[in-house]
Amino acid sequence: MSTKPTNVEEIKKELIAKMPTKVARKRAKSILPGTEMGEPIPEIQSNVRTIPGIITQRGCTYAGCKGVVLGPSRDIVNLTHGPIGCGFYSWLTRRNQTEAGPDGENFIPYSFSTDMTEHDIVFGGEKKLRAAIKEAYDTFHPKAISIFSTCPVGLIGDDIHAVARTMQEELGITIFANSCEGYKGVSQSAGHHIANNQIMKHVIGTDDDTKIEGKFKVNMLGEYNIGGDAFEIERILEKCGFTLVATFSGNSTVQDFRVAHNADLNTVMCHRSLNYVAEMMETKFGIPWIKVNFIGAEASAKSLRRMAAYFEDQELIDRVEAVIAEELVAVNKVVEEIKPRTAGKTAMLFVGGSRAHHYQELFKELDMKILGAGYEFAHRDDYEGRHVLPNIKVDADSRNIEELEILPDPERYKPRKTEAEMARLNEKGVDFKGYEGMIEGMGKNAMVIDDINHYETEKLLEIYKPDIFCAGIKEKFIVQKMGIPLKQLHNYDMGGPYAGFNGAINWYRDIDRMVNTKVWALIKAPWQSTGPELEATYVA
Ligand code: CFM
Ligand code: HCA
Repeated sequence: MSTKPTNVEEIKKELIAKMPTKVARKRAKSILPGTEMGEPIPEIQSNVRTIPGIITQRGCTYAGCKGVVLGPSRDIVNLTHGPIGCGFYSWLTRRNQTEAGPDGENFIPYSFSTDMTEHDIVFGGEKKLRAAIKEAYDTFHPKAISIFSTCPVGLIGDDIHAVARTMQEELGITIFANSCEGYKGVSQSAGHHIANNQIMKHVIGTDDDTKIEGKFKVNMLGEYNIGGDAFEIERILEKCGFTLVATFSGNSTVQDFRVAHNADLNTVMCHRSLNYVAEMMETKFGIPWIKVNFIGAEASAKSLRRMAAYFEDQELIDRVEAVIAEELVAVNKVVEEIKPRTAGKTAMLFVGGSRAHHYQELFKELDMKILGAGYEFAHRDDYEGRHVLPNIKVDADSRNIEELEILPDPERYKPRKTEAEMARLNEKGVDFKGYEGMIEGMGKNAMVIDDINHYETEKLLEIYKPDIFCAGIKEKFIVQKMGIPLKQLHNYDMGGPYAGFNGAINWYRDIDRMVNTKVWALIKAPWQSTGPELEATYVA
């Protein structure tokens, strides 16, 4: 096995050496070594504007709002107001799965868009938006319609909220709008915040008549059922005896959101994208939240134990232990078989706002080493953690996005636990609102890089030559052409689920195959043997 370079400061100098001075100075603040467990956590620059000209992997605000948070709900008509490209390129690309059952509605296979053209840009698109809502209503009779604006809508000033209000009155269903123009924030992150505000304002808690049965009622926030992850989590929760009221938003329905305030605990899987709803539901309804992680068998077990500890019910605690013991039999068998082939192999992960951290658990279970990792658009708390820095303001940098004013609901605010109870439960390890950041424990030889760009990626690959690189579709083929296998951590390539116990087994097997195949190293890109110019043959 080749020795890997370990001096992060030296490598960092090399990464930024060719950049103009001002650019290098700015990038330097987003690149640092990890820390050993228990060491002080340094500050990292994140959630700032990408320097123009740099090829970033980030997406836009519309992507975060429509594609990420609301898109996976299956019976809301998610209607893009804009030129057709935005609707088309956010159509079925994220592999968020749905299962509606024989009688349920499922609009996921459709792409709804107003298809704005030049005429609408010049004369205004509100008329077209009204017509599109009416057409969607007449065709599908959905329970709810959600509208998303794209960049030109903000520029020409269409009042999508007024259209939503009048159409809601006319049609008698829930219609709400999201001003999530792509340029609104520095990344997808702003779009998450906008979607959180709008579901809170228009949907969550709007049904008080439906009774929700169940002793241990929870919501799962920030789980989007990519590759079927939510189905596996649902299987485990049901087996343990938890009642899942609503998932935000994998395979969810508008009705799930309406009754979500009946849960006694909010569990947050992807904190970056749904933390705002968690905070707002605590303020409004008195439902506390804890961070969970169902990526990794050990992490899943730990999350289940903390959920059970919250309810303080011995029967539940015992059942959770029995489920963990039963599930781990199969998991351990596969780990033991595979670990000798993966131990000591190296990985790098650059993705999104939570997976680059969550997936480190699964690599550790295979005894693999993380050389570097980073998020595309996370904020400081995702890197630095929250029980470490209890006073960090979570949304300090969601610029331009209005904070919703949320107050305790006079009729429905019911604190599920008193402060004294919460303090006592924290001592038992429930850890309300607590979460680890990425930096802590990664080790001083690992690199942490925020908003990695294309140039830095290529440099890192040349220097480190990891056995596997995890990122998305924009990086995939470039990395593979460099002879290194790439696992997409966004859509899982065609794989998954990777969450929970069965998911962990799927992951071990897929990673084993990828790090132990020689195929990528054998491939030579055409220009490696023929030079940069390729000869074309014209068809007569
Ligand atoms: Fe949360 Fe996500 Fe992620 Fe995210 Fe995303 Fe995604 Fe992601 Mo792609 S909500 S932050 S905005 S876990 S779409 S399901 S894979 S970048 S790491
Ligand atoms: C998004 C969605 C994305 C993109 C994935 C990728 C996803 O950011 O708009 O770059 O491969 O998970 O589908 O993150």
